[in-house]
Amino acid sequence: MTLPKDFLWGGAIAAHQAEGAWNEDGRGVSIADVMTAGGNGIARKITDGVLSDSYYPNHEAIDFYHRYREDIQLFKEMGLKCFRTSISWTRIFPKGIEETPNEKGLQFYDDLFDELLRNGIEPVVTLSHFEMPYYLYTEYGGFRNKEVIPLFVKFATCVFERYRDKVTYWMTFNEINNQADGQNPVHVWTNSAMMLNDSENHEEVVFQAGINELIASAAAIKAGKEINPNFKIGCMMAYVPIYPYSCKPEDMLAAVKINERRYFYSDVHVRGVIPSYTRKYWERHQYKIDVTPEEEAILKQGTVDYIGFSYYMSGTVTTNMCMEGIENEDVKNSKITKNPHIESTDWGWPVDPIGLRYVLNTVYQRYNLPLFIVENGFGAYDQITEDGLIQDDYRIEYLREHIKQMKLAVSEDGVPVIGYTPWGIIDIVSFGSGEMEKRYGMIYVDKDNTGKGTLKRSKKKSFDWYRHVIQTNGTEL
Ligand code: P53
Repeated sequence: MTLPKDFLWGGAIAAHQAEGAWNEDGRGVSIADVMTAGGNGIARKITDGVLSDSYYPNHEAIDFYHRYREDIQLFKEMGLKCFRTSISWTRIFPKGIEETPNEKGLQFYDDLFDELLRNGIEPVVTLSHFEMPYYLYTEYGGFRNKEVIPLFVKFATCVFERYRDKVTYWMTFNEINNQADGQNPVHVWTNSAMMLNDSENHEEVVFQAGINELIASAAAIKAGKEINPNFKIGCMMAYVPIYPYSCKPEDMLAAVKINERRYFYSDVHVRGVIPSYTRKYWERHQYKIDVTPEEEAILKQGTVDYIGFSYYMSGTVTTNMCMEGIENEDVKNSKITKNPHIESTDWGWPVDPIGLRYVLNTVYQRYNLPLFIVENGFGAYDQITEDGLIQDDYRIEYLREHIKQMKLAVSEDGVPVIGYTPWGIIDIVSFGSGEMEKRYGMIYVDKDNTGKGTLKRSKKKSFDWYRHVIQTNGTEL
């Protein structure tokens, strides 16, 4: 058998994209609650507080908060061994600064984890999946401010203690590196609760916030290990490998340099030191990044046990400036360009299954740690046929090809992979666009982009397909 017997087949969601119940049971306003719906190619807006005349898709989402029992029955039927979700920080500490946690919020996750465990499904938990108290933005400006570090550690410690015997696999910050990819303000907002202004150097601020989060992550891991030495605490990275467009030496080197921006975060998470290429970069740009010797010691003490990561696509860089593409700031005279060998989804995400094997190999070679694929999936428009079925063969095809490559990485390359949790196992609100109709699920949820629908759940064709994959431990795809 290719995959180990205890391989963690699962599914993944995040609290703010699924739970809804945004202002129930004492929950505070999260930064995800002030993001409007965008669309395919239309950016979401971040409003100044919650406005009465705007539509916020995350406020209700798919109402997982009230329907999780029913959903878990479907997960059980599918045969999931694990389920990845996140804890909504504002259910526990509504503003982030309270001395005592909100008991009703804590109770919700107790009930959710108990229900999963009763059904033989292991919870896998992200502490901060693109959300934190809105109050920490208004009061402190988000993670640019070091005062937020102990507040995160307080939150982490509180949930580590509470769920000490219910959760083994944890991750600290979801896709911590995605704030550094390009100039997308939504990514900076969701990773760090920051607004960037014109008078400051954006890159410098993003580096400072990243360092602050890495310190917060390390301090949390240190605290977590004291609470339960058996915890497995990982980081969570978005790995979008960038290929050289050609074998021209300049292209090869550009690919190495451009990947450093992504590796910076996992290099610190894994090795506990700030890489020399980053130090040089700061020096060259005269960035003043505040990190004390005490904080550097914390980075060393709180390294990760495994690497959780998302994989959706790859990218390509060229140094031929006559080619079409988007100019890249990391490497002078380079552009991110289209890979002629790869097709893209309706949202322009390049589909590259071999890239998953490439990532598994290169990341394992770099760090020598177990890897957990905690997101992978195909966002698509689904059509319901007259008999009420959803024939999502395109999704099956995407997942099958990626699982094939994962199996090769395990069986031929010897990469230790802990598990595989496809993204949005049940349809949820898209993070990037705020749409409901960018669907990843194997379970359909009746709701559209404007918020209309019964929220009824139904199985897609991929549901039975995935059940069979799990049943045969990946031998029959
Ligand atoms: P949506 C970009 C690139 C790779 C992963 O994304 C990304 C993003 C952000 O757009 O985010 C992860 O919903 C993220 C999830 C998100 C999922 O990918 O924009 O961890 O929260 O929903 C898919 O299609």
